Amino acid sequence: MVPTWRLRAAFARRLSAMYGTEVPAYTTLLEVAGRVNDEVAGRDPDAERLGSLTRVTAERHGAIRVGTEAELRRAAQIFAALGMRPVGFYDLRDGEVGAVPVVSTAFRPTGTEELERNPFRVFTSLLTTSDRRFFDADLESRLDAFLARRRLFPPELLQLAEKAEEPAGLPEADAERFLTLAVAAFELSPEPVDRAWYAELERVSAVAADIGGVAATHINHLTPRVLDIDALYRRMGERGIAMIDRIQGPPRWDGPDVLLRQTSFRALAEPRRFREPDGRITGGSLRVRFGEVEARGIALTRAGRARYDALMAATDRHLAQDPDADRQETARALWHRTFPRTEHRLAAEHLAFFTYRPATGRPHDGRRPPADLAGLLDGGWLTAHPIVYEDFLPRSAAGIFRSNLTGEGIRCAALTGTPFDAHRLSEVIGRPVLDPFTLYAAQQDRSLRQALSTLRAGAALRALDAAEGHPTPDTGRPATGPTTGPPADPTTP
Ligand code: OOG
Ligand code: NI
Repeated sequence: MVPTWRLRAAFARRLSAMYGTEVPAYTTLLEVAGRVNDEVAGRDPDAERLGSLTRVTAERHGAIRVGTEAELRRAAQIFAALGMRPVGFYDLRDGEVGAVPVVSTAFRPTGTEELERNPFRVFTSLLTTSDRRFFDADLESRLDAFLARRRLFPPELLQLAEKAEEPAGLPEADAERFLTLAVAAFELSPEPVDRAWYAELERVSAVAADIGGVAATHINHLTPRVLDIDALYRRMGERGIAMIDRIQGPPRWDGPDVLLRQTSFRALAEPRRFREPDGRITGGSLRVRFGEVEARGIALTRAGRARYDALMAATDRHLAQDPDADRQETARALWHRTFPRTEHRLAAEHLAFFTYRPATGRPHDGRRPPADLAGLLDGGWLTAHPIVYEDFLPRSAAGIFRSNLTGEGIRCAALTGTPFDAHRLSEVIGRPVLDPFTLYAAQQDRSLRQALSTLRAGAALRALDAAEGHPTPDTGRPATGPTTGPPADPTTP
């Protein structure tokens, strides 16, 4: 049997090799990213603090876009075979910066061991054809009819995916066939593109055209992880590859790396065949596919994320007042004023997620551990190890989408959009869309409880129970503290 994680690792590897042949600049990106990672690993003793070099070197995310609910369900089946589950809900339809008619989730492994083995994830977007802000009733029905006629995934691939999901893995021969079919499903289709239909959709949104104007789906971009994204950005420029004008996400600064920083090179013109209105097949090109790179930091709690969002909004306000100011410098100055400068403060203020371990060689003989996390950390009872952010940022995603669009598109803001949320997306997919905060909190909680038990830190354990609304074991009564922590997630292995 080939176990799930090997299928996932092999799929990521083969997809990357395939994309490298389709988009050669992506291969340059991999080379530069690999070199930068080696350099950082050579000079920084902490380089592996947010993931082993083996993990980071193999780490990729991909992005795909599908047109219908049925297509999304089938994609989810394929990802399930690879141990990837939908996590997070992203609505990209009404961001202030460039709305795109899609809602998205990311398929990814959720267990810590699975993530360390191979963290491959795919940002997956569903076209919202019923959203009147983008599509009128006539266009919606023609779009739906076009999408209903195409088949993205052959039945054999879906059968193998079902077989791989339960029990986890596939026999060698099936695994080979599954991987071949799965990679082929995301190759660029040689089918001619209907010129007039594509152009009509492109007037509404270039993303709508990329999804609903062609006969198949394809990988839109693949993203390696890099340990110094600023160095990578400079080097790509030196190699003559046009990058988008900025790095999305937090600024570079001397405090802890948090969440996600991303940048990409501009979409390149790729040769495509077109079917003209008179039936002739002609040559031409489209610019939709690109390469992206990302640096990952520590996962933030809801409170930490609120700080991040407020800092982004404050940066926008400053730039609106002073449009000539440098965005990075403006952001950095604001971060210095209000964002914790150390991992220790992030942990003590409950702004980021960590796994906790009892400190070894504790000089605490006879003393009792305190009840609060800040006290346990300050007193040297616990050590905190950061949990890496495994998800995406809606605003950065919108920026990545937008930076590679050909035109502005149209969106009629006066109309109301189709309501969509994580719950509805779960129903569409037929599998629960998991909440990223819940996953991180459960991981943190498990490690903290274990550490506190080892330390016999009864007071701290009771405080934790109270904060999470669990019954306290000594009284049997339900605790009444604020429910800052989520219940343990039974779905996390
Ligand atoms: C997805 C854009 C979002 C990211 O890394 O934030 C994304 C797309 O272009 O289909 O991949
Ligand atoms: Ni991406």
